[in-house]
Amino acid sequence: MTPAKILLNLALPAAILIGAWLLVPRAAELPPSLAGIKVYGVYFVLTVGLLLALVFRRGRIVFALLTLALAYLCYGVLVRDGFAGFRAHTLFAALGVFVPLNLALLCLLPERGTFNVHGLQRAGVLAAEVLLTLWVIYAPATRITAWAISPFIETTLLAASPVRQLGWIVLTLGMATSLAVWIMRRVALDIAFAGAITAFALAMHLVGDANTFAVYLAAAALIFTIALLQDTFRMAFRDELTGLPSRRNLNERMMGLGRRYTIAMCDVDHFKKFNDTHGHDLGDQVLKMVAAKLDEVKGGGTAYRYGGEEFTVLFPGKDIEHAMPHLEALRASIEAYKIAVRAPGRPEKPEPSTRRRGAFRDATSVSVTISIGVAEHTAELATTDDVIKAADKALYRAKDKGRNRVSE
Ligand code: GH3
Ligand code: MG
Ligand code: MG
Repeated sequence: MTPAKILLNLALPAAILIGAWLLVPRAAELPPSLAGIKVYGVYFVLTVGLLLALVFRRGRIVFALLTLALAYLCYGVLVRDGFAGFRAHTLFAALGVFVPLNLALLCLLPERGTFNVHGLQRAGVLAAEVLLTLWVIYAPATRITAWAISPFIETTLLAASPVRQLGWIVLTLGMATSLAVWIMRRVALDIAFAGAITAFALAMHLVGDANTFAVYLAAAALIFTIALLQDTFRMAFRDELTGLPSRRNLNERMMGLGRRYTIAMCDVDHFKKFNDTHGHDLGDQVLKMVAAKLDEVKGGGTAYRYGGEEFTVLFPGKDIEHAMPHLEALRASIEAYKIAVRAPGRPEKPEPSTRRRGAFRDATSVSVTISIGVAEHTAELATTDDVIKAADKALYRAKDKGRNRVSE
């Protein structure tokens, strides 16, 4: 992941949080005719997000938004209670613990959809939290609430915050967890969890200020919703295995090409045999390596996964002469790259008594080569289809001449 992409990932939640911060004072200035926004705005954002998450089958986002919806319902009760009394104290403490806990857990858990046994389990956890909170309120289990709101250590840090130490501990752990998950996986959706927990922490901390809770809660929901759209967009235009732009992306790009462009079709040599010898998993790993090398193409080229073990490199605005040395560099760098593998037949963890010697002892390495066919847009090759067909023919010539070469 490049620094630019990291910044781009961080930019979305940051922009929404800043937007929320700017919006809070404006919310008070809303004319009476728009007062409905204050009442229904959060429900609107939550509903749109929930519908999108259901349509795109993102159970993690569904349950994250349900958690936020429950939190907003609780906030309504807090306002009615005037933030005073046992019920209000219990509800507020429960929010500070369960919301960041749920969001952090959902960030850690894999995507498993909504309407299945996993969804049922996750809904069960939400229901258990609600029941536990109701039980504390109506039992009434005053000792539990007293424990949750009493300080664990003597400190003046955040002493003025309505959120008590337990809440800050869980909120901080939740933010740290989701940040760590994002740093490890580098998926934009994970940073949304960190952003949403941060928005929720601000909502809780500033709960006494008018309109603040609603605006920051809506911000949290918006962070999830936009991240969901981003992720869906990425899935549509990126190839899942290699991360390269997909063929659909190539087709769109080709519609907007000018008069000069060059297309190269690249195909891994003897890949069927490679799969048969080393297995499909190592084959996949090799495709990822080839894709990563092709992605480094210089000279204004862009690499796409065309399908299977075939890739396309497109040079908009460039002729063959310009593209040739860059394609030759790609061919050479893939030929030179060695992937370390366990020697065939070597078990993953050999028993000491059966440990083999000699040929099987050392890790070996494998490598592949690619053949490339190139064609450019001319008067005869008038459409992108024609150019691709010509590049394909050139690719056959490269294969015929013995593979591991670039042909025009
Ligand atoms: P040539 O040098 O003529 O290109 O020979 P080849 O074996 O590469 O050509 P062929 O088109 O017959 O075989 C392509 C093989 O690529 C078939 C399939 O096993 C493999 N392949 C296609 N897509 C994938 C994939 O996503 N992962 C893996 N591991 N293998 C794939
Ligand atoms: Mg092929
Ligand atoms: Mg091939």
